[in-house]
Amino acid sequence: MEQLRKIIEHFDFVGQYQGAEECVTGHINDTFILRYQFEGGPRRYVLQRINQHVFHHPPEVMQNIGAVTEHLRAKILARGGEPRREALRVIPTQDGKLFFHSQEDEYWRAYDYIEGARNYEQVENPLHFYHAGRAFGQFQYLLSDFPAESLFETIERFHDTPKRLADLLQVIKADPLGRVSLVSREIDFILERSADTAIIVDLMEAGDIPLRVIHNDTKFNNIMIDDVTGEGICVLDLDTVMPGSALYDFGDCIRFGASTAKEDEPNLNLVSLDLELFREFTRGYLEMAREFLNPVELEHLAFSAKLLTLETGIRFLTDYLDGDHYFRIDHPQHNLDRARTQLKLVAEMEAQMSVMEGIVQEILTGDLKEGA
Ligand code: GN1
Ligand code: MG
Repeated sequence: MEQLRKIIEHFDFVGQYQGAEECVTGHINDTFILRYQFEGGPRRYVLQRINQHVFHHPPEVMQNIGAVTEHLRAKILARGGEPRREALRVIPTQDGKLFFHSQEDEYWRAYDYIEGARNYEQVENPLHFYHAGRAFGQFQYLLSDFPAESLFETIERFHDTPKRLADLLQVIKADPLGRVSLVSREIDFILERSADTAIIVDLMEAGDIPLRVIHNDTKFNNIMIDDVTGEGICVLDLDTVMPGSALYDFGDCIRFGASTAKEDEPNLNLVSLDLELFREFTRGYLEMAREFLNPVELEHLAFSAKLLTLETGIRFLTDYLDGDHYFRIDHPQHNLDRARTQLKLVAEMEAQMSVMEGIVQEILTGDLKEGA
């Protein structure tokens, strides 16, 4: 924490510093909540150290975030919203930069803390998940006229699932820690589904699914839920805002939020898909996105949930076999536990696929009836 004091001097925070707590829920960056006292009242900021093993060019990440948050701010203002609560606000450094680059070659950035709201590790109230659907749908909508070509690709081919599979095959071949023999069942399960990995990228290549500016990391804990209204007021974690398919955002949010268990639950009997939560999120998302999604996208919503779950399972397993360099772990099997929950959830989704598709249809035709 002594080191933090040296870092925070470089930012344009107002008030008297009171202390800091580390927030350990993200898997990538290091996050601290700073407490200040300003004009007699408490005030908080978020300070983060950007993980350079994951993000090779932090200044590009911050340039994207600066431009995206400005765009959101203007849109929110124009429709009479409250930009301070509905969009992240980067706190500049004393010399007006979006980040602080330390002598130790670390990159730090800061945001205002959004008060009167919190994020959740698991969905506790289905209505929150409905509102998360609306918020992520709206996020895509607000960015639909953002100049996509001006964004840096902060992580190359982020949701290119065949590439993720190729990375897994490569680490299986190298087997640097001799862990491959421990996970042959998981590997077989993934290989049996290798044809699935290309479905969305092929449709994008063919021009049937458009490139849009999307969030790319729509975990339910990346959204601030208002303490009073339960609405999803602000989307966090903008490091991976880049062009991609809208389906990646939809599928990833179902993967994390509609699971009946935590992402690292060791007891797989507890892991399944909550269809009610699937319905709630889909309802909220489509209220916002129905207008701009094309028929091929709508047709693949249910499938995208399975694809993103499979992809994340592949990524966790790859990191486990590779020696856990990417995702933060708390114990040696952590990435394996995570990979297993994802693969269990894939199997559950396969068993429920026609029900999921039916729910999407019901919501879409319900919309049509209401609109008629
Ligand atoms: C990482 O940082 P966090 O926890 O929001 C990861 C996502 C994964 C997720 C799995 C930049 O997200 O892609 O889906 O873990 N972010 C990055 O929990 O790789
Ligand atoms: Mg996050």
